[in-house]
Amino acid sequence: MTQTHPRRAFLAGATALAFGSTLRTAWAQTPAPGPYTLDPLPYPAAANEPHIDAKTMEIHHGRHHQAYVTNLNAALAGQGESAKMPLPDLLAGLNKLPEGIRTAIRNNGGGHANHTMFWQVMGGKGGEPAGEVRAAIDRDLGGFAKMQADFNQAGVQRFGSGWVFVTVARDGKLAITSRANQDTPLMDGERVLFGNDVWEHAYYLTYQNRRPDYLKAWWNVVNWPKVAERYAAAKAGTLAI
Ligand code: MN3
Repeated sequence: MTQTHPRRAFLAGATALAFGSTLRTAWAQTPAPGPYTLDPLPYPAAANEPHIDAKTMEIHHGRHHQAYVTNLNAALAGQGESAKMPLPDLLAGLNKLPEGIRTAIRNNGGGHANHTMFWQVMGGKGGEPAGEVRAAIDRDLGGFAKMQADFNQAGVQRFGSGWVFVTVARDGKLAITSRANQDTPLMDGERVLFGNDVWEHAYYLTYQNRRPDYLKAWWNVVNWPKVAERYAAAKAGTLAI
């Protein structure tokens, strides 16, 4: 999934676990016809408990993410060539789009990209990364503990809704950054290694207003082997989302 465009990844995901189709049925909205579809979660909704509750995962994926996909398709309806562009290219070229759809593509295309990345990098066992990712964190971000502290601080300081990311350059260099709303480093032509959603919908059922507690707990579900795959793909130039 890491190296494929979401449209193609969806085809590969068609054989995904049965819960995916159940979820799709349970939360289905009427999608606008369009090129984008919502992949099933790559693990059961309860996989991240107790750190992220299953209900939050179901609503977050089945309603919030689905809405971004539905609204992205609606914005692209009748847009011809724009509708055929890979999502990262669409987001990196917002100023080339018709003004009337620019904000909708920014919000909903960004939302689709951010959440597609987000589900991938969770469902893991947390702990600490090894290998090349660990070496890059030590080299570029001052070590694992400092990276976590700086990442959490960026998440706490993001006023309102947004994301905190670790970006990865083609040469493997890492950086921590934060964006408001559904903005994404993809808009700047950058690639995301991993990131955390600090919108209240990501944590409110369990943590209410305690965003710092959510940020700390989130590390327990990070899938470091998947992050390592993304790192290798980024260096190979094949990391799409
Ligand atoms: Mn979200």
